[in-house]
Amino acid sequence: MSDCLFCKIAAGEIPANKVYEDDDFLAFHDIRPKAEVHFLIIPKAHVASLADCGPEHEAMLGRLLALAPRLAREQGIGAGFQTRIHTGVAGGQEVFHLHLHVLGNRP
Ligand code: DGP
Repeated sequence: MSDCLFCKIAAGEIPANKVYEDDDFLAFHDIRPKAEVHFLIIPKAHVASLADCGPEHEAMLGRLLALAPRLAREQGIGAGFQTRIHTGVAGGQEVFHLHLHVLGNRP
């Protein structure tokens, strides 16, 4: 989507401090970190929120979730971390491109 911030980050049009990238996913540090390590994992394909996911998104959601512990380990917080998905305005979502927050403090 042309007016989506995270689509622009995924396309390289807006810079981000990248943690991980493959053909389908990108992970980058949150601009307003709530922990020593705080990054976001996004699918490159635009999906507005978890509430917009259906059966066709199940494989993507599984891969998204499975990336969290792998990248958490690589960032030094594999021993313990939090994951969050804000969904909808009432759920605290500010950026309407699906993203998984991964937060933790290094031991
Ligand atoms: P939420 O939609 O509430 O799950 O939070 C969106 C998060 O995205 C928030 O923690 C701040 C982060 N964020 C917003 N704009 C940017 C940006 O331009 N770059 C980066 N790296 N993070 C951003």
